[in-house]
Amino acid sequence: MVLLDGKATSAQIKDEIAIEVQKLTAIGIKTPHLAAILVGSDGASLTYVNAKVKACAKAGFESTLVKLPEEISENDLLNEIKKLNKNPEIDGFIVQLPLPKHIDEQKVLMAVNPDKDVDGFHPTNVGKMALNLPTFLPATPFGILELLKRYEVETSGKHVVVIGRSHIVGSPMSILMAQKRTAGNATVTITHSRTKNLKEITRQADIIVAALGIPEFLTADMVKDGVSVIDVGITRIADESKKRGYRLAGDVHFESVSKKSSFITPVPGGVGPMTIAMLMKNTLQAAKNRS
Ligand code: BQF
Repeated sequence: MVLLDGKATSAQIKDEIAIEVQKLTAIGIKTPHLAAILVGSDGASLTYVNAKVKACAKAGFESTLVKLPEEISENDLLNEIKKLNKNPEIDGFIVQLPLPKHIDEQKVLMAVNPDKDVDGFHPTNVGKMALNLPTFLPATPFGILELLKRYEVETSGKHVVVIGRSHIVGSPMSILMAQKRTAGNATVTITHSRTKNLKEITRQADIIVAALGIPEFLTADMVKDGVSVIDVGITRIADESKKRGYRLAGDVHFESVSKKSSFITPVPGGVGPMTIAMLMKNTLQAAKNRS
Protein backbone atom coordinates (compact mmCIF):
# COMPACT_ATOMS: atom_id res chain seq x y z
CA MET A 1 0.00 0.00 0.00
CA VAL A 2 1.32 3.41 -0.99
CA LEU A 3 -0.07 6.45 0.81
CA LEU A 4 -0.87 9.32 -1.56
CA ASP A 5 0.54 12.09 0.61
CA GLY A 6 -1.39 15.24 -0.26
CA LYS A 7 0.19 17.23 2.52
CA ALA A 8 3.76 16.68 1.28
CA THR A 9 2.76 17.02 -2.39
CA SER A 10 0.87 20.25 -1.81
CA ALA A 11 3.83 21.70 0.11
CA GLN A 12 6.05 20.83 -2.87
CA ILE A 13 3.62 22.47 -5.31
CA LYS A 14 3.47 25.65 -3.22
CA ASP A 15 7.30 25.73 -3.20
CA GLU A 16 7.34 25.36 -6.99
CA ILE A 17 4.83 28.19 -7.31
CA ALA A 18 6.84 30.45 -4.96
CA ILE A 19 9.92 29.95 -7.19
CA GLU A 20 7.90 30.86 -10.29
CA VAL A 21 6.47 33.95 -8.58
CA GLN A 22 10.01 35.11 -7.77
CA LYS A 23 10.99 34.70 -11.42
CA LEU A 24 7.93 36.61 -12.63
CA THR A 25 8.31 39.50 -10.21
CA ALA A 26 12.00 39.70 -11.14
CA ILE A 27 10.97 40.54 -14.73
CA GLY A 28 8.47 43.15 -13.54
CA ILE A 29 5.25 41.11 -13.46
CA LYS A 30 3.06 41.91 -10.48
CA THR A 31 2.69 39.55 -7.52
CA PRO A 32 -0.38 37.29 -7.96
CA HIS A 33 -3.27 38.45 -5.78
CA LEU A 34 -6.13 36.18 -4.68
CA ALA A 35 -9.25 37.49 -2.96
CA ALA A 36 -11.82 35.41 -1.07
CA ILE A 37 -15.34 36.38 -0.08
CA LEU A 38 -16.61 34.77 3.11
CA VAL A 39 -20.29 35.24 4.00
CA GLY A 40 -21.06 34.57 7.65
CA SER A 41 -18.83 32.77 10.13
CA ASP A 42 -19.45 29.04 9.73
CA GLY A 43 -16.61 27.25 11.54
CA ALA A 44 -15.54 24.97 8.68
CA SER A 45 -15.77 27.76 6.07
CA LEU A 46 -13.61 30.00 8.25
CA THR A 47 -11.02 27.20 8.55
CA TYR A 48 -10.98 26.68 4.77
CA VAL A 49 -10.71 30.35 3.91
CA ASN A 50 -7.93 30.85 6.49
CA ALA A 51 -6.06 27.91 4.96
CA LYS A 52 -6.29 29.67 1.59
CA VAL A 53 -4.95 32.96 2.98
CA LYS A 54 -2.06 31.08 4.62
CA ALA A 55 -1.30 29.23 1.38
CA CYS A 56 -1.10 32.58 -0.45
CA ALA A 57 1.64 33.71 1.95
CA LYS A 58 3.46 30.39 1.44
CA ALA A 59 3.30 30.71 -2.36
CA GLY A 60 4.39 34.37 -2.30
CA PHE A 61 0.98 35.77 -3.28
CA GLU A 62 -0.93 38.70 -1.93
CA SER A 63 -4.37 37.92 -0.52
CA THR A 64 -7.48 39.82 0.50
CA LEU A 65 -10.23 38.36 2.67
CA VAL A 66 -13.61 40.06 2.29
CA LYS A 67 -15.75 39.13 5.31
CA LEU A 68 -19.45 39.83 4.94
CA PRO A 69 -22.30 39.36 7.45
CA GLU A 70 -24.53 36.26 7.28
CA GLU A 71 -27.57 38.53 6.70
CA ILE A 72 -26.14 40.29 3.61
CA SER A 73 -28.65 40.58 0.79
CA GLU A 74 -28.04 38.80 -2.50
CA ASN A 75 -27.84 42.18 -4.22
CA ASP A 76 -25.16 43.50 -1.86
CA LEU A 77 -23.14 40.32 -2.35
CA LEU A 78 -23.43 40.69 -6.13
CA ASN A 79 -22.12 44.25 -5.74
CA GLU A 80 -19.07 43.01 -3.82
CA ILE A 81 -18.41 40.58 -6.68
CA LYS A 82 -18.68 43.40 -9.21
CA LYS A 83 -16.08 45.35 -7.24
CA LEU A 84 -13.62 42.44 -7.36
CA ASN A 85 -14.37 41.91 -11.07
CA LYS A 86 -13.37 45.54 -11.70
CA ASN A 87 -10.44 45.76 -9.28
CA PRO A 88 -7.24 45.58 -11.40
CA GLU A 89 -5.17 44.53 -8.35
CA ILE A 90 -7.12 41.26 -8.02
CA ASP A 91 -6.06 38.47 -10.42
CA GLY A 92 -8.56 35.91 -9.19
CA PHE A 93 -11.14 35.43 -6.47
CA ILE A 94 -13.40 32.86 -4.92
CA VAL A 95 -16.71 32.97 -3.08
CA GLN A 96 -16.42 30.50 -0.20
CA LEU A 97 -19.21 27.90 -0.31
CA PRO A 98 -21.72 27.07 1.03
CA LEU A 99 -23.66 30.35 1.02
CA PRO A 100 -26.60 31.17 3.34
CA LYS A 101 -29.92 29.72 2.17
CA HIS A 102 -31.42 33.09 1.19
CA ILE A 103 -28.76 33.54 -1.52
CA ASP A 104 -28.98 31.88 -4.94
CA GLU A 105 -25.61 30.18 -5.39
CA GLN A 106 -25.96 29.83 -9.16
CA LYS A 107 -26.65 33.56 -9.55
CA VAL A 108 -23.57 34.38 -7.49
CA LEU A 109 -21.23 32.04 -9.40
CA MET A 110 -22.49 33.45 -12.69
CA ALA A 111 -21.61 36.99 -11.55
CA VAL A 112 -17.89 36.17 -11.28
CA ASN A 113 -15.82 37.29 -14.27
CA PRO A 114 -14.78 33.96 -15.89
CA ASP A 115 -11.21 35.33 -16.28
CA LYS A 116 -10.99 35.70 -12.47
CA ASP A 117 -12.97 32.54 -11.68
CA VAL A 118 -10.09 30.55 -10.15
CA ASP A 119 -12.55 28.01 -8.66
CA GLY A 120 -13.70 27.19 -12.21
CA PHE A 121 -17.39 27.25 -11.23
CA HIS A 122 -18.72 29.73 -13.83
CA PRO A 123 -20.79 27.97 -16.55
CA THR A 124 -18.40 29.32 -19.20
CA ASN A 125 -15.48 27.63 -17.48
CA VAL A 126 -17.44 24.43 -16.77
CA GLY A 127 -18.20 24.30 -20.51
CA LYS A 128 -14.56 24.82 -21.42
CA MET A 129 -13.57 22.12 -18.94
CA ALA A 130 -16.05 19.68 -20.49
CA LEU A 131 -14.64 20.44 -23.96
CA ASN A 132 -11.03 20.05 -22.72
CA LEU A 133 -10.27 23.69 -23.63
CA PRO A 134 -7.80 25.75 -21.55
CA THR A 135 -9.56 27.02 -18.40
CA PHE A 136 -9.42 26.94 -14.60
CA LEU A 137 -10.15 23.38 -13.46
CA PRO A 138 -12.11 23.09 -10.21
CA ALA A 139 -9.49 22.75 -7.48
CA THR A 140 -10.49 19.40 -5.95
CA PRO A 141 -10.63 17.38 -9.21
CA PHE A 142 -7.50 19.24 -10.40
CA GLY A 143 -5.75 18.24 -7.16
CA ILE A 144 -6.75 14.60 -7.57
CA LEU A 145 -5.42 14.55 -11.17
CA GLU A 146 -2.15 16.07 -9.96
CA LEU A 147 -1.80 13.53 -7.14
CA LEU A 148 -2.41 10.61 -9.54
CA LYS A 149 0.08 12.13 -11.99
CA ARG A 150 2.87 12.72 -9.45
CA TYR A 151 2.54 9.23 -7.95
CA GLU A 152 2.37 7.73 -11.47
CA VAL A 153 -0.91 5.93 -10.77
CA GLU A 154 -1.88 4.36 -14.12
CA THR A 155 -5.31 5.57 -15.24
CA SER A 156 -5.27 4.82 -18.99
CA GLY A 157 -7.73 2.05 -19.77
CA LYS A 158 -8.57 1.62 -16.10
CA HIS A 159 -12.10 1.46 -14.70
CA VAL A 160 -12.70 4.48 -12.50
CA VAL A 161 -15.82 4.48 -10.34
CA VAL A 162 -16.83 7.89 -9.00
CA ILE A 163 -19.28 7.89 -6.08
CA GLY A 164 -21.12 11.21 -5.96
CA ARG A 165 -22.34 13.58 -8.67
CA SER A 166 -21.80 17.04 -7.12
CA HIS A 167 -20.98 19.95 -9.41
CA ILE A 168 -17.79 20.57 -7.44
CA VAL A 169 -16.26 17.08 -7.35
CA GLY A 170 -18.12 14.04 -8.73
CA SER A 171 -19.35 15.48 -12.00
CA PRO A 172 -16.12 17.24 -13.11
CA MET A 173 -14.00 14.30 -11.89
CA SER A 174 -15.96 11.91 -14.14
CA ILE A 175 -15.61 14.21 -17.13
CA LEU A 176 -11.88 14.84 -16.63
CA MET A 177 -10.84 11.23 -16.09
CA ALA A 178 -12.58 10.13 -19.28
CA GLN A 179 -10.75 12.78 -21.32
CA LYS A 180 -7.61 12.30 -23.39
CA ARG A 181 -5.13 13.73 -20.85
CA THR A 182 -2.61 12.68 -18.20
CA ALA A 183 -4.48 10.98 -15.37
CA GLY A 184 -7.25 10.44 -17.93
CA ASN A 185 -8.15 7.97 -20.68
CA ALA A 186 -10.08 6.01 -18.09
CA THR A 187 -13.38 4.17 -18.46
CA VAL A 188 -15.59 6.03 -16.03
CA THR A 189 -18.71 5.00 -14.16
CA ILE A 190 -20.50 7.70 -12.18
CA THR A 191 -22.65 6.47 -9.30
CA HIS A 192 -24.91 8.26 -6.81
CA SER A 193 -27.65 7.84 -4.22
CA ARG A 194 -30.04 6.23 -6.72
CA THR A 195 -27.50 3.71 -8.04
CA LYS A 196 -28.59 0.08 -7.67
CA ASN A 197 -26.10 -2.63 -6.70
CA LEU A 198 -23.34 -0.13 -5.93
CA LYS A 199 -21.14 -2.78 -4.34
CA GLU A 200 -21.16 -4.86 -7.54
CA ILE A 201 -19.95 -1.78 -9.43
CA THR A 202 -17.29 -0.66 -6.92
CA ARG A 203 -15.93 -4.23 -6.78
CA GLN A 204 -15.10 -3.88 -10.51
CA ALA A 205 -13.22 -0.61 -10.02
CA ASP A 206 -9.47 -0.20 -10.50
CA ILE A 207 -9.77 3.29 -9.03
CA ILE A 208 -12.52 4.61 -6.74
CA VAL A 209 -13.17 8.29 -6.09
CA ALA A 210 -15.37 8.52 -2.99
CA ALA A 211 -17.09 11.93 -2.92
CA LEU A 212 -20.52 11.36 -1.41
CA GLY A 213 -20.08 12.92 2.04
CA ILE A 214 -20.98 9.92 4.21
CA PRO A 215 -18.24 9.13 6.73
CA GLU A 216 -16.55 5.71 6.32
CA PHE A 217 -19.10 4.67 3.68
CA LEU A 218 -16.70 2.66 1.50
CA THR A 219 -15.77 -0.55 3.29
CA ALA A 220 -13.37 -3.39 2.43
CA ASP A 221 -16.15 -5.72 1.16
CA MET A 222 -16.94 -3.12 -1.57
CA VAL A 223 -13.48 -3.15 -3.21
CA LYS A 224 -11.25 -5.64 -5.02
CA ASP A 225 -7.65 -6.40 -4.14
CA GLY A 226 -5.20 -3.90 -5.61
CA VAL A 227 -7.71 -1.05 -5.90
CA SER A 228 -6.59 2.58 -5.69
CA VAL A 229 -8.78 4.83 -3.56
CA ILE A 230 -9.23 8.60 -3.52
CA ASP A 231 -11.12 9.81 -0.46
CA VAL A 232 -12.72 13.24 -0.90
CA GLY A 233 -14.81 13.13 2.30
CA ILE A 234 -14.09 15.42 5.24
CA THR A 235 -16.90 15.21 7.77
CA ARG A 236 -16.34 16.67 11.24
CA ILE A 237 -17.15 14.07 13.91
CA ALA A 238 -17.51 15.20 17.54
CA ASP A 239 -14.57 13.82 19.55
CA GLU A 240 -13.90 15.18 23.04
CA SER A 241 -10.43 13.60 23.14
CA LYS A 242 -9.28 16.03 20.41
CA LYS A 243 -8.17 19.57 21.19
CA ARG A 244 -10.56 21.05 18.59
CA GLY A 245 -13.43 18.89 19.88
CA TYR A 246 -13.77 16.97 16.60
CA ARG A 247 -11.92 14.65 14.26
CA LEU A 248 -12.13 14.51 10.45
CA ALA A 249 -13.61 11.40 8.86
CA GLY A 250 -13.31 10.52 5.19
CA ASP A 251 -15.84 8.67 3.05
CA VAL A 252 -13.59 5.60 3.19
CA HIS A 253 -13.18 3.13 6.06
CA PHE A 254 -9.42 3.57 5.84
CA GLU A 255 -8.37 0.83 8.25
CA SER A 256 -10.03 -2.00 6.31
CA VAL A 257 -9.86 -0.59 2.74
CA SER A 258 -6.15 0.32 2.94
CA LYS A 259 -5.30 -3.37 3.49
CA LYS A 260 -6.62 -4.18 -0.01
CA SER A 261 -5.29 -1.01 -1.70
CA SER A 262 -2.39 -0.31 -4.07
CA PHE A 263 -2.69 3.46 -3.49
CA ILE A 264 -4.91 5.32 -1.03
CA THR A 265 -5.29 8.91 0.20
CA PRO A 266 -5.50 9.57 3.95
CA VAL A 267 -7.93 11.96 5.65
CA PRO A 268 -6.72 14.42 6.74
CA GLY A 269 -3.66 15.10 4.60
CA GLY A 270 -4.86 13.65 1.28
CA VAL A 271 -7.13 15.45 -1.17
CA GLY A 272 -7.82 18.48 1.12
CA PRO A 273 -4.36 20.06 0.98
CA MET A 274 -4.19 19.40 -2.78
CA THR A 275 -7.37 21.44 -3.24
CA ILE A 276 -5.65 24.44 -1.69
CA ALA A 277 -2.46 23.98 -3.75
CA MET A 278 -4.40 23.84 -7.03
CA LEU A 279 -6.29 27.02 -6.15
CA MET A 280 -2.83 28.63 -5.93
CA LYS A 281 -1.92 27.14 -9.33
CA ASN A 282 -5.10 28.59 -10.86
CA THR A 283 -4.40 31.99 -9.32
CA LEU A 284 -0.87 32.00 -10.72
CA GLN A 285 -2.34 31.13 -14.13
CA ALA A 286 -4.89 33.96 -13.82
CA ALA A 287 -2.07 36.42 -13.07
CA LYS A 288 -0.02 35.16 -16.04
CA ASN A 289 -3.04 35.38 -18.35
CA ARG A 290 -3.30 39.10 -17.58
CA SER A 291 0.37 39.98 -18.12
C1 BQF B 1 -6.68 18.09 5.17
C2 BQF B 1 -14.63 22.07 1.41
C3 BQF B 1 -16.72 20.90 1.70
C4 BQF B 1 -17.42 22.08 1.46
C5 BQF B 1 -16.75 23.25 1.19
C6 BQF B 1 -6.73 20.37 4.18
C7 BQF B 1 -8.80 21.39 3.49
C8 BQF B 1 -9.48 20.28 3.97
C9 BQF B 1 -8.80 19.21 4.50
C10 BQF B 1 -9.51 22.54 2.89
C11 BQF B 1 -13.16 22.13 1.39
C12 BQF B 1 -12.35 20.91 1.67
C13 BQF B 1 -12.55 23.36 1.19
C14 BQF B 1 -7.42 19.26 4.62
C15 BQF B 1 -11.06 23.53 1.24
C16 BQF B 1 -10.87 21.14 1.34
O1 BQF B 1 -5.57 18.26 5.72
O2 BQF B 1 -7.15 16.96 5.00
C17 BQF B 1 -7.41 21.43 3.60
O3 BQF B 1 -9.25 23.64 3.32
N1 BQF B 1 -10.42 22.40 1.85
C18 BQF B 1 -13.36 24.49 0.93
O4 BQF B 1 -12.85 25.59 0.71
O5 BQF B 1 -14.69 24.39 0.91
C19 BQF B 1 -15.35 23.24 1.17
C20 BQF B 1 -15.34 20.90 1.67
